Amino acid sequence: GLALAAAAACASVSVAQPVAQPAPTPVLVAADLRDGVDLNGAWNYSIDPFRDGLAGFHGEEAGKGHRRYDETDVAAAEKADPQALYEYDMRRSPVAYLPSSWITQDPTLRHYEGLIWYQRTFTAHLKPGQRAFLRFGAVDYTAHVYVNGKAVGRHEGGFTPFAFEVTGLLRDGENQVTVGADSQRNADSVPPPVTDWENYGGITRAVKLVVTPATFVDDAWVRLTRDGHIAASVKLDGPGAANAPVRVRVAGANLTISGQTDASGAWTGSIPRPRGLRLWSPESPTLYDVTVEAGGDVLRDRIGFRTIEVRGEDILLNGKSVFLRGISLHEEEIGKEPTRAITPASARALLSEAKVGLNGNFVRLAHYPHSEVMTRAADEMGLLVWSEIPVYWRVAFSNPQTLANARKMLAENIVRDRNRASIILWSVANETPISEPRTAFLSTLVDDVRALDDSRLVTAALLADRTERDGHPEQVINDPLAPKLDVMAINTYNGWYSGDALSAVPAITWRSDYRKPLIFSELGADAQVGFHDENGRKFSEEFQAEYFRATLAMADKVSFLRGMSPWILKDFRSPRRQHPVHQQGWNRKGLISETGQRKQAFQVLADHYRKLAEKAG
Ligand code: GCB
Repeated sequence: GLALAAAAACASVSVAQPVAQPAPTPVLVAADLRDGVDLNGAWNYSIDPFRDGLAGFHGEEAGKGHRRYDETDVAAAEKADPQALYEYDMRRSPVAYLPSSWITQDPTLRHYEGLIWYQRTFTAHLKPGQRAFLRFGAVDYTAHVYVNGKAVGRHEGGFTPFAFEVTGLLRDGENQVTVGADSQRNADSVPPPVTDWENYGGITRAVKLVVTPATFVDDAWVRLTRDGHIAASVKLDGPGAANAPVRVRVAGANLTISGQTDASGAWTGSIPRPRGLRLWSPESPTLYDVTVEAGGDVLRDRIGFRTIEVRGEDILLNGKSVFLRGISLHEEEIGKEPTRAITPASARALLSEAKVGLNGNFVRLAHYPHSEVMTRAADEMGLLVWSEIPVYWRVAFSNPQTLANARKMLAENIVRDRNRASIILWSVANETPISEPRTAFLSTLVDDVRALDDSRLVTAALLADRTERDGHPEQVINDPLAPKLDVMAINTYNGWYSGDALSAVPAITWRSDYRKPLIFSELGADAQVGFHDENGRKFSEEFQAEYFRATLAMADKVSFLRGMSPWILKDFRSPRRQHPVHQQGWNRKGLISETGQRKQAFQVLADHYRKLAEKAG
């Protein structure tokens, strides 16, 4: 009875989708380039597996017990009252260097899924009229934030930025910030608990106190439209936001667009693209210095201009058909003990292997929004980017709260990165089992993408159906989500997970119910670096190299294929990969090992891409 009632409730919610567009507030676009106080570096931390800092054991409110994690200074309080009871003392707790995952500070926390408190002090001197925002690049998975003992907000989602205004809470001089980072996900989370990667709980991206004038440029989006205009959309926040003059300048392109905000503080203006504007492309990744002046604020960014569109089965970059010579990567640096904190140097190291090593022009940043450090590096180095949110495998598609959460993440990701020319594809999901609630859920996300950004393409990584034609195996793309997408993407593992012999793979044919471009968003096989086997056993470098030869031969014959991002650049940590010899906690589908050693298959793909690049001219 209960189960039936639950099923009925699910069926009804999947029909009534919320329609309002979720928008993060504040946006603080280009936060990484803004003025403020850098809060990276040394923080004290303390583990709290029973979440006592959030609520007492009888359910009493946080801060009422004797474990007040946001207390300013326990040593001073104990001095004032020798009888005071504290069962914690953050200032004498161990030190973590942020951003990083907690496994970097303490390897015994490797499989800890739960709450850890972080705390530090900082100095602030706001001038009259200035405003201050605590801005986090990302906290995995839920963040509880306190300033000087007061709760300022909570954020769910481990891979997108968020900020809270703290202007009224700051003292002139020393201040304290406390963050509870809770890495635990549940069945309703995005992603759900079971994934094929290490969760890396912690404060994994930069923390900054952003300081702005009273009225500031909260959001600015400057792009080249498909009809050949440079368009700028600006949103101001503050007492002077309405009817304010705005000026957008593109230095070096001799270009200024000006106008005035409306009553809500918003403005969009555009002018025809000037002759002589150099377009961004992987071959020449031109970026311009852009400034947005309004309301007494000056926002700076580095922005490239290009168009991306689909015509028939082609993907057109700046009007020319392009084949995406890609590779997938996780946000995990090269090294023996990676954390999840990407620096400009580690982003460059990964992206150079894609661009220079493999002769690529494209990366799939799997399976969640990567750091802004990574997307900025892609802009500078000239790599086209697929960006996605972690709607992965078995998400709770019938839960309206889960949908709301996914929509919020999608919006946070898109508004953070709409100014990155490198990004050409927003992906809404990966390998999600087909059902009515799932397709309704994903359709809402696709509509959100189109409402937030009409200058890029929408995709999702899907699975194909296996059939037979004239006795030959055939893969058919018939996913009901495909009609909503600009580009179809398929993860394919024939010869690794399927029983196909590698020798049979080249003859597999592909058919689609839809006339659209296709990307192989994944293909791959595990290999342990240095494990060689003449008979080509699985996990040998020889098997992986032969798998790539066979799959690339199959791909060559798919007339509507316009790109691929094989799985994956580098071996990455995954708790579900526990073969005691070959895996040891690592997914071994990398073309390079975790320390960067190239496997045989690396050269197979690099040669293939070199030939494709030569053919493209
Ligand atoms: C997939 C998933 C990816 C996995 C990969 C694998 O299809 O999308 O997250 O890591 O397969 O190695 O099985």
